[in-house]
Formats: sequence, C-alpha cells, structure tokens
Amino acid sequence: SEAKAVFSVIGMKCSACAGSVEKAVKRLPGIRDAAVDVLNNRAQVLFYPSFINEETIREAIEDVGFDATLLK
Ligand code: 9UX
Repeated sequence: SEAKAVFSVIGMKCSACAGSVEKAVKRLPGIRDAAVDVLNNRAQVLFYPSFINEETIREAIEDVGFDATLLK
C-alpha cells in the first residue's frame, strides 16, 4: 500500500532548490512520487511504508540543505 507525507521545507529560494529536493527524495528506495512546491514551501511524497518511513525522507531533505518538518 501507499502512503502520503507532506513536509514543510524551509530555505528554498528558486525552482532549482525544489528540483534538488525532488531529485534527492526520488532517489530513495520506496518512493512512488515526489512533488515540491517552492512558492508554498511544501513537499508532497507518495511512498511505500514497508520500505521507507517519513523520518528517513525528512533526513534526505535536510541532507540537501533545507529544514524539513513533517506536517502530515
Ligand atoms: Mo536557487 Mo537554491 O539559485 O539553494 S538552487 S537558491
């Protein structure tokens, strides 16, 4: 089954920032899709919970240089 996580991502200033977040998340195992909205500081991620969890995704966003908080 599939789950959705929404993160607040702080510090993105342009669409290339959003692109690097998207790329980093999509490279993780267990990700179905990721969409990052730079204007609203949001990342929505569809993932398979038997392979990856929200905290691992959150850390991958932090690793590319942004502060990420799980919203729901
Ligand atoms: Mo855009 Mo983001 O020039 O760190 S890539 S600001």
